[in-house]
Amino acid sequence: MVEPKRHTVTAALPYANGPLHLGHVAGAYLPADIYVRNLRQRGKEVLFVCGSDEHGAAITIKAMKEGTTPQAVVDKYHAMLRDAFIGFGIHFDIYHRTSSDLHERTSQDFFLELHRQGVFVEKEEEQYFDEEAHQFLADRYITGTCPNCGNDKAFGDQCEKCGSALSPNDLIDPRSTLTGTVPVKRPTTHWYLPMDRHQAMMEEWVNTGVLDGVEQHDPREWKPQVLGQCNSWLKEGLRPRAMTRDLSWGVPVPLPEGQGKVLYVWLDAPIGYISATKQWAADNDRDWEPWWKAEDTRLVHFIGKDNIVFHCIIFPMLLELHGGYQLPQNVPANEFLNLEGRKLSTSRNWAVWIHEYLERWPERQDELRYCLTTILPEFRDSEFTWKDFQDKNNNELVAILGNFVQRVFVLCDKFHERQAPSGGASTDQEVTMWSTVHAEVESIARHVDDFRFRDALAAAMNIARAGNKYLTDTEPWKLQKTDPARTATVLLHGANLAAVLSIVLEPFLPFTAEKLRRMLGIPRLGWSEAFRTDLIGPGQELGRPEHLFKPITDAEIQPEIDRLLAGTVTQAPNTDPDPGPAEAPPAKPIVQFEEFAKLDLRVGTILSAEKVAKADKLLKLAIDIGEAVPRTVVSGIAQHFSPDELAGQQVVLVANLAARKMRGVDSQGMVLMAEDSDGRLRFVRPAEAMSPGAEVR
Ligand code: B3M
Ligand code: ZN
Repeated sequence: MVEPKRHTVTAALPYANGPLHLGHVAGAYLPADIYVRNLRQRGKEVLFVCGSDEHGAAITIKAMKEGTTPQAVVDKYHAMLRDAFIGFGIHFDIYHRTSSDLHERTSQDFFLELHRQGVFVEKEEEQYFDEEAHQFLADRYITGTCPNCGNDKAFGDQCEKCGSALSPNDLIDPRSTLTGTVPVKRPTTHWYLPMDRHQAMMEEWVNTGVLDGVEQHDPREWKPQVLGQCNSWLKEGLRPRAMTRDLSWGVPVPLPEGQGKVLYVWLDAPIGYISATKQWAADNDRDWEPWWKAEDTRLVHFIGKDNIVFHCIIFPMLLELHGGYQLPQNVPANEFLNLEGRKLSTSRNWAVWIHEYLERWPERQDELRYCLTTILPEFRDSEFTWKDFQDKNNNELVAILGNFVQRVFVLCDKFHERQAPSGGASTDQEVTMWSTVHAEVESIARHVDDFRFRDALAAAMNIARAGNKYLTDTEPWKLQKTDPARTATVLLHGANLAAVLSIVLEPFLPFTAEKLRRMLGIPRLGWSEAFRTDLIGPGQELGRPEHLFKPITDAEIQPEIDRLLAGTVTQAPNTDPDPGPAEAPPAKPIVQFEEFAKLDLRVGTILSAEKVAKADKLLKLAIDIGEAVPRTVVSGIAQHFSPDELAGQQVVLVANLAARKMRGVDSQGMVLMAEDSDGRLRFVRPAEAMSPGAEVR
């Protein structure tokens, strides 16, 4: 592989049909922003592009719901999305839109070139038609039952429950999402991408990284779940997919025989990355082509897991067939973020909207960026709760990072009239502290390269921890009385450590890093400077001691939880063209009976329940399963049940699960619970009371 000279980084183009929420940010934009900021610090040439996805059924259906035009919808939400990104410190080089003329031309040219090369197969086929709405039904315009998993809310392009790729003809009991009527079939002509013909090429590219005999990427660097999803698609067998639609909203098909048809939104949207690049180049008097065509360009797509197939199979296939383009070297897709025990859902208004957060918590962008980074769903789904946000602010940002910086500035203020003191010779304490710090700085960059941003942030926080340990060990506030010279040395090192923090925190907490630079009186510095120990020289003027973070009280956090609960809307099933993520989690892989039989499941009776100290979610249960001594089990159900309602209830216990220590208590088993899509938890138990210890098989 060629050593990259420039990095083209894209973040999924959000549909301009709604505002930005936490799930979007944690899925794609925050990790992309951290990645880009860190690469830039390290002197790499990076272009970071994004924009609004303004075509497709997502937009037209929203317009219908709001009783307005698609144009009005995209104008409104494009502006909201753009402003939310800016407000949250997600810093694109360009935030473009796919309704622009430049994008229309770019995607039409792309289509025409594929057409010229004979890539498409033009085919007349019977397709579903809604006689009431006078419209052909594809993708999200048609719903029905998934033939693979039985989900009755599958769409014409995909089943969100089992993830399988569908075409409208696969749906059992199809209905129009526009009118709810049963559609009829009518003939229509479209241009198909015969993906089946390119299956072998894509299989090789995904799994070995090799294309046309050239190594393009290293699949070992791809996330296992991304490779897994690609291979599950490939195993299903790629099928021809129409690249055009019978719709009026979209990029018009640039062929005389394509009158009244538009490009498939998943053809035009990723080309949006290219048109955004062209617009950026035009605005900045640069050449766009190297960013997409040069061999020493590294293309990385940040997306959420529901977009994997489009970025890992369909778009790369199109780029390759078109010719002249680089294929993505990595697609570090994230899993989903849940919110307070439930799946995020736009339609049920179970979400935290970024524009509202910015209004209610002005100047607190980094607090949310921090919490989200610590829980990024990098390898599995994760969960945001307001309580966790509060805890992480108070116990980490305030208590670790803020505390360290505060102590350095207060002491420099008190002992040295707000100047960095002159230091004397270093001792082992400084040598040890700096060697820890430099090891962490190195590991941050390594983690970023591996797309492990949670680990990268943890390493950055370890630097603040090292600073606190250094101050605790040296006790400059006491030492001043007996050894002011040594105290001065300690404070000079402390100030220098704060300077290093202003560098390493910049990708994660850009607002805080800027504040810290201002307090220290230093400019934005490059990554290699983070290995220096003399960024702050003796006599350097320092700012007034300021708190970087403020504690968040229960009184501030409770309204957020209340607001969520108050805003939830329950919707009748099926009428909603945008149901958000699937209602139930996808099926897990098959296990053999022998595996299942290893579990020892027993009926038990809860004897008592009590809260676990300092753990809001945990209850400690005593459960009788017919043994001499009742089992102690710690269960994360405190927010769902009060302790006194539990005694006497029967449950099913996994009795041979390895014991686990939770908050100092040994938990000897796990109670089986069922959870529905609304996040309600209920015990699983025998239909009628049974003696404790009865086996469940
Ligand atoms: N707009 C889907 C989404 O928002 C789509 C991404 C396009 S990326 C080229 O999930
Ligand atoms: Zn399904």
